[in-house]
Amino acid sequence: MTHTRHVKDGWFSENCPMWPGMALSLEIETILYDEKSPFQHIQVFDTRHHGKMMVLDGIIQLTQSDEFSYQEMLAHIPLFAHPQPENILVIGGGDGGILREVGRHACVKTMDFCEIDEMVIAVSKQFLPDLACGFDDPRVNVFIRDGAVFARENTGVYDVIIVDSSDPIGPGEILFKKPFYESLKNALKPGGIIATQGESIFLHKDCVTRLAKITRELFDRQAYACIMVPTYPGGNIGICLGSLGPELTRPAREMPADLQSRLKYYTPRIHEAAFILPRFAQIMLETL
Ligand code: SPD
Repeated sequence: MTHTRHVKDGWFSENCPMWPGMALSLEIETILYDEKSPFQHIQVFDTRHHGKMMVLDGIIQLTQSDEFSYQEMLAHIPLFAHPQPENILVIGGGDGGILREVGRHACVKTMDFCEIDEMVIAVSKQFLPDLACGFDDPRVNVFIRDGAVFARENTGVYDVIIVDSSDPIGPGEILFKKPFYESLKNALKPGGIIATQGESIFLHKDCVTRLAKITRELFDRQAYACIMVPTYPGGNIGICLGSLGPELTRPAREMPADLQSRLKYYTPRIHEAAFILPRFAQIMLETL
């Protein structure tokens, strides 16, 4: 076990230069895993009130108490915006939560999954089976590769690409740059959609506007959706979307009743509502 500077007196505190002057603290009961992979520091905690928590390089990636909001929205917004999503690429998100959600769509035929750090997958399978169950789907093909290189090597293959990245510091940094978005666009079929982890409109204005500018330049349609996630900085995070055709802000398909009954956050109404932004953010994204 490596010493963790984020834990003191039974509390884990997340502080990061990307959100200076604030720290989210969760009370913990046990450190279940604490090791370094070739790419990052991986930790899993049992918290007192929020279930198990996965942390990468000191940053909270998920807690069992609210992971459903991020995974459902990042997966179901692009998948329901697409009229017939069959071939899907997921980059990052080694915990498997996005695959779990994508797999709920019966029309999906293949899910290619590209993750740079195989230790994250192994740790999730060991401690977070309710997320790692996403890997059990026979439609999943796992590639342990650099997502930026993988996207560059594939042309015209995917209906939907989802990028479940960590923040733009460390291994995730390259996933927030224009060349990566150009590769994503080239990897789409005509009419395809991308959805990427888009940070917070309150805390990461530079990042949000930079991603909006890139996607506006490259795609026919671009939009930003906002999600509530209590254990992410500021209690919210966004999705940056780009489309080569379909409208993004409304579902293009009916929600099957059996699927809706298994979801906790996503509904057709919250799909539309997530794109209604506070006035400051609306102005920020209109005046790029
Ligand atoms: N600030 C933390 C952003 C984390 C986004 N990725 C989470 C991975 C969950 N599948």
